[in-house]
Amino acid sequence: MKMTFRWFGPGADPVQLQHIKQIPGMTGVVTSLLDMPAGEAWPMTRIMAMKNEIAAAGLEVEVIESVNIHEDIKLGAPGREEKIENYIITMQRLAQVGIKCICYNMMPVLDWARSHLYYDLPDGSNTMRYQAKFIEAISPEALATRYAEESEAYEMPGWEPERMKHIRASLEAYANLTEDDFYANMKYFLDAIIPHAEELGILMGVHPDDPPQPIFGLPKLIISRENLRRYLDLHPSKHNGLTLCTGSLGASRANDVPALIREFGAEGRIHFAHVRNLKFETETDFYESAHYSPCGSLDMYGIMKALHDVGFDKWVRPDHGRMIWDETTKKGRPGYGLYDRALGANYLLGLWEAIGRGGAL
Ligand code: DNO
Repeated sequence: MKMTFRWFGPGADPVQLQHIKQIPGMTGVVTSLLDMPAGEAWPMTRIMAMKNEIAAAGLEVEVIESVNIHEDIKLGAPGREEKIENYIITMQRLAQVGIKCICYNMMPVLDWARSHLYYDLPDGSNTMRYQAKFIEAISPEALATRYAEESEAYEMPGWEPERMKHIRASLEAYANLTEDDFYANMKYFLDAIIPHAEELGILMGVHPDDPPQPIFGLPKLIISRENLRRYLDLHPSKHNGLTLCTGSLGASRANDVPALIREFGAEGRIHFAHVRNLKFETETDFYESAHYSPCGSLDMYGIMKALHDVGFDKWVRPDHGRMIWDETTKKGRPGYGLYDRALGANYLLGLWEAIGRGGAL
């Protein structure tokens, strides 16, 4: 396993590379060019600059999170050919600087959603929370406005003002798409890009939908064992794999996360793992807790043990953390402060070391 840290990229993250480098066991960052619109080819000069800045800090960059998928591809709209071509160009350029894995998602229109970005916990820290009733009662526009107010300095990926301008039309476009259509569109994309991924040595890891249930009437497919299997079966190459996100999948009580890791990991289909914990408040509602098992509802030992048992040797990162030690919104994006993720990373490394030694002195 290689421990990594998400860094939002040049000029887009208040967390400094040098501080990430100081976290014990950290090999590198996973990053992106956040301002690149989906559907466009990433310029080589910008990719090089990103790579050089990270290398100068003594860190690796082998994983990109994310190269986003244009809506035309998800919807099977006429513009998809050009966007797929640009996607392949971006893959080719990323391979040139040593990228080995690309994380992406198939969430319609929006990226992940929460009801609260900064929910106060009794110990004075704050964290992200999901309350189903709150989301049912709010419009996407109002939620985007709340996010903008709450996260102060940063735009939330997937909730940018530009995207919100077209939100009604986007929601309508999905109303006419059946589940089978959606899978067919995904297959079309995979059939086009996976042969290139094979040739370039790039592992593609689809990120599950977060939360794992429909919101605003949008379909959510990448949410369960059955659907993960259906997605992987769309293209049988190992290069068509998963970003196994314990928090996204674990937010559905129906998912047994260690069992998913054992099943898909044994087949070599997990390429990247996001490991975080969450605390259920009801059947659907939760807040994101510290990584340590007793703080949340997921069995982090069971998760790391499953990864270990399947011989997982790829990239892991701690996922959303709380804001602690007076870290403010200006010092970190929601869920992506420095301190709690650093604690999480070292807890996961501790579990890994202990599992590896198997009790031997
Ligand atoms: C949330 C993240 C997601 C993820 C994308 C992958 O914090 O896990 O936004 O980066 O969905 O494409």
